[in-house]
Amino acid sequence: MPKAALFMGSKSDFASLEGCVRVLKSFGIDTTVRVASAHRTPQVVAEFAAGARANGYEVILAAAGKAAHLAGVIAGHTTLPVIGIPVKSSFMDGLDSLLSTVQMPTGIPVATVAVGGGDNAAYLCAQILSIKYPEIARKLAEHREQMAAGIARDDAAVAEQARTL
Ligand code: RP5
Repeated sequence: MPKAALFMGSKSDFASLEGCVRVLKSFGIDTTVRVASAHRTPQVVAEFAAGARANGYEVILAAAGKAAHLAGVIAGHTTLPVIGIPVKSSFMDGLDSLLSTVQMPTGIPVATVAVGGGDNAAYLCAQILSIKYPEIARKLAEHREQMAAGIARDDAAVAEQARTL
């Protein structure tokens, strides 16, 4: 079974990550969800990340706000792919979180999604795992077809709405 971990820096981040958890579940990805902080509980983060590959994890997602070093610290302790999710913070609308997550030194990348982009982090996780798991590849293709069908419906509906104005 595909195995991932989703870390968040604070319980206050969880509300913005429910969609992420739902998408991961929809692809059958067994996800360990943890609250741990690069600053408040650095040893917990370091120990998990250092042992993640040996413990069967394949991708790690990490969400944090403000001085959002969580994904970067995890990436420094593992060679697994790390997906960073900048959480929208109260003072700079998440620009602080985005820059803290994405501006990594050469050699230690964090694949960073948009501010509040938890759902896309889960889709990216599924895409990475699809290399190994054909069932995830199948579900991704199905999801793309469903999205295209939705857009085709919207296309027709908006054209009709415009015609009647
Ligand atoms: C970050 O600080 C967390 O990821 C959170 O987004 C932010 C604020 O945390 P709390 O003060 O709400 O616990 O480390």
